[in-house]
Amino acid sequence: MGAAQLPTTEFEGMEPDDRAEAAAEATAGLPAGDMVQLLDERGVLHRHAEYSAFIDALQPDQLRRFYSDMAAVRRFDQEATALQRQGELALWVPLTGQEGAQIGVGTATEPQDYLFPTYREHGVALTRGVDLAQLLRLFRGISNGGWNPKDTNFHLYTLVLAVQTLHAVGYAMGIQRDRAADPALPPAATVAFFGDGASSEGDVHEAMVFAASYQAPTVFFCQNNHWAISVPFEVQSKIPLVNRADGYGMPGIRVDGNDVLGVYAVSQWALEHARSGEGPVLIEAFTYRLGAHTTADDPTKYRLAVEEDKWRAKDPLVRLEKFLRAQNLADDDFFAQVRADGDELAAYVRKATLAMTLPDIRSAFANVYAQAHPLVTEELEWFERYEARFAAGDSAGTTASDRTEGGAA
Ligand SMILES: Cc1ncc(C[n+]2csc(CCOP(=O)(O)OP(=O)(O)O)c2C)c(N)n1
Ligand SMILES: [Mg+2]
Repeated sequence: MGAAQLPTTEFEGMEPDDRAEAAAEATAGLPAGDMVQLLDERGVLHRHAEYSAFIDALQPDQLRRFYSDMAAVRRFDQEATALQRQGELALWVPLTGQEGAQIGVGTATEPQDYLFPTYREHGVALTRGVDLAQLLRLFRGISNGGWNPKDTNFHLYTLVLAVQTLHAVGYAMGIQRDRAADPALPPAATVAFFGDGASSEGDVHEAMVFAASYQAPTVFFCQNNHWAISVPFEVQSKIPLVNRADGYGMPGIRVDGNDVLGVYAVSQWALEHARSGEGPVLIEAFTYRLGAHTTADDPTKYRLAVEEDKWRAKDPLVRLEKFLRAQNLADDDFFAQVRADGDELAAYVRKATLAMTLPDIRSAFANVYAQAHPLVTEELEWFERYEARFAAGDSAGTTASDRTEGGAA
C-alpha cells in the first residue's frame, strides 16, 4: 500500500462544520436526533419517557451541585495547566469541555461501585472525593499513582490505553462472585472509562465480549471527544460508536455529553441495569475536548478554530447556568460563591503541589518486583555509582565505560 492510499487526517475539501458529526452519523443511519439530550444548549429542559424520572427526583441543592462541581474542576484544570507551564508539573492532561460527561456519570455512581479511569477523568475523581492535589503527584512525576484507590473506589489513572476496560470487567466478575457467596453485599457495578481512540484497541473488544458473555455488571463509558490526539473520530469508527453495543449484545445509549443532566440520567439507568444483574451497558457520551490533548500538544496543527467555536457554543456550564437562573434556582450570589470556592481550591492545589518533595530514587527500583531481583539490584548499584561521581565533582558526567557498564545507561 503506497503512502497515497493511506487514510489521511488532512481535511482537503471538507467543511469543518460537517466533519465532526455528519460523517460519523451518516453511515449507520443514526441521526443526531437519536442522541439523548435533556438540557439543550439554550438551557431548556426537555422530557424523556425513560430518563426524566431521574431528574424529577433531584432536589434544588443537587441541581446546583452539578454546576459547582463542573466549575470547580474547570478551575482546577486551569490551575494545573498553569502549574505545568511554570515547570511544576511534567505534563498535564486538560479536561475542559468534558465536565458535563464526567460530573454527570460520577454523580450517578454509588460508594460501592468501582471506577476505572483513563488519565483525563479529573471531574469523576472530584465526584468520588479524591483529593485533587494528590491527583497531581503522578503529573509531577513523584508517584506511580498518587492516591489509595481503596479509599474512594476510584482506581489509579491508566496511561496505557484501554487496559482498564479489562480490569473493570474482571473486577465486575469478582463482584458477581462475591455477591453469590454473600447475598447481603450491596449490589455494585464497575465503570470502564475509555476514549474514542481507545475504542480501536483489542482490549475494548475483549472486555465487551467477556462482559456480555458473563453479564458482568460493567458500564462502559466512552467519552467520544472527537479526537485521539491528532486523529479525528471518523478514522476510529465507520459507524457511531454506540452502534457497536448491538454486536456484543448489550444496550447502547448515545447521550449529549455536554448535557450533565442527560448524562446523569442515562448513567443512573445503566448503573441500575448493571447492578440488578441485567448485564453491561455501553454509553457513548458525545462531547469535545476543547483544549489540547496534553500540555505537550498543539491542536492548531490539526484542527480548525471554527470547529472549536462550534463546540464552545455547547458549553456544559453555560447551559446549566441558564437553566438554574431561569428556574430561579441560583442567583448572582451563588455564581460569585462558586467562583470564590474555585479560587480557593486552586490556591490549595498550588500550595500542596509546591510542597511535594521528591521521593527517594531507590523506591523506583524497589517497586519493580514484589521481591528483590538480582538484575534490579545490579542496576541500582550502577545508578548509585553513577550519581556518586556528580557528588565527587566529576562534572563531565558519563564516561564510555558508564555507557556500557551494566547496560543501564
Ligand atoms: C496502548 C497505547 N497506545 C498508544 C498510546 C499513546 N496515546 C496516548 S493518548 C492517545 C489518544 C487516545 O485518544 P482517546 O482514546 O480518544 O482519548 P482522549 O485522549 O481523547 O481522552 C494515544 C494514541 C498509549 N498511551 N497507549
Ligand atoms: Mg478522544
